[in-house]
Amino acid sequence: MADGEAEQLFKKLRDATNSHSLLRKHLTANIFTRLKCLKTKFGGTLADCIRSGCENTDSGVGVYASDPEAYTTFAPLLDAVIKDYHKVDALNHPNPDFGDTDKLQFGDLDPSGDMIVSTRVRVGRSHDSYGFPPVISKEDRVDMEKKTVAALAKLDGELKGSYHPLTGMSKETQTQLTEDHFLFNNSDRFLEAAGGYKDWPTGRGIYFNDNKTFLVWVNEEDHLRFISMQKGGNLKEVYVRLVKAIRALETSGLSFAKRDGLGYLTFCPSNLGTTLRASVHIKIPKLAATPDFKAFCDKLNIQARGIHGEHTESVGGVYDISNKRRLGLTEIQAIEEMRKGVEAVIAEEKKLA
Ligand code: ADP
Ligand code: CIR
Repeated sequence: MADGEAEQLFKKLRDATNSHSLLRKHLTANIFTRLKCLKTKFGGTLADCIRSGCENTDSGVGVYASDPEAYTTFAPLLDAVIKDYHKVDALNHPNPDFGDTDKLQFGDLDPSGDMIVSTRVRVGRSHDSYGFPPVISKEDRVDMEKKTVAALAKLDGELKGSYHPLTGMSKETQTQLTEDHFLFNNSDRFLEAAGGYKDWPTGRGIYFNDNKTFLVWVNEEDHLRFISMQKGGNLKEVYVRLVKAIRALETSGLSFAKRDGLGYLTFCPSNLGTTLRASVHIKIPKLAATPDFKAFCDKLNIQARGIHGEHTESVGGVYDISNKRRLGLTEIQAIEEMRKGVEAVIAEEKKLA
């Protein structure tokens, strides 16, 4: 059945001649034939990896890893997509390097406070013994949630907080937390087609400290997302807090999936490596209205998104600007790439004023 499904998905993809996804670009007939009958030890198939991109032919990437082993089993496809997305010739991701957080060369990216509304840095982490959404069972997701909550309970100081499962959370609370940019929901059709909302909302939840400057998403797209955020443009404060949290959680009894050359493993190949996305919500109505806004961002390796996340629109000229590459560079280099990009964006907006 999986093979039959793979054939149908592949046909749909080939027929979509207006699709520009990395999946369509790299899943050649030859690679498809080599991979279509393979299965990972978690039971993941090629269909599990390509379902989202074949059903949503407007995908940018179009492929997800069914589980940590998919990066090996389906490497002929995934390696090509990874190299293309992260703009690297070889998969030799460096060891983690967060830089010397006592000697950072940046602080507030917008001391005037006029342009940057808020700053956020997140990383993804996967528990190494569980599959990703297409293959994980409800019981395993609940089990993983329990382990995560036990580790989070050990956090202290500024990172101390509480866990709020989605099961039992009122719709009003969920909506408010989402509108305030803290919580995820189940409205992403790309993730849905990839199996990301199976058994929703079981096993999902959010941890946050009192002032919601440190948050953990449990079982959203990735098993775990660690997030540091605050109002204004102080990238240094946001980054230092995140690094502190990563270090604390690494020694809390959890073990995270990592692979030589690929760094930390995530569900989407666009997030591999550092898994780090550093973003600002920034008011740039003039620059964003120029016809070459996308080219401007591409040149700087930054990406513009709407303010309610990927695949959403801007509101009032405010955009989410972040580093695009996450693999092939260290964490501190990814942050520096974002910083330089944001500084260039600010300078350009001022020039156009
Ligand atoms: P990610 O890939 O980092 O998970 P999404 O694009 O799905 O990101 O966004 C997740 C949530 O984070 C959304 O609600 C979005 O509005 C919020 N967000 C992202 N960057 C910022 C920021 N700089 N300030 C406030 N909220 C942000
Ligand atoms: C796409 O290909 O457009 C979607 N599958 C999203 C890709 C990157 N974003 C993500 O992982 N959230």
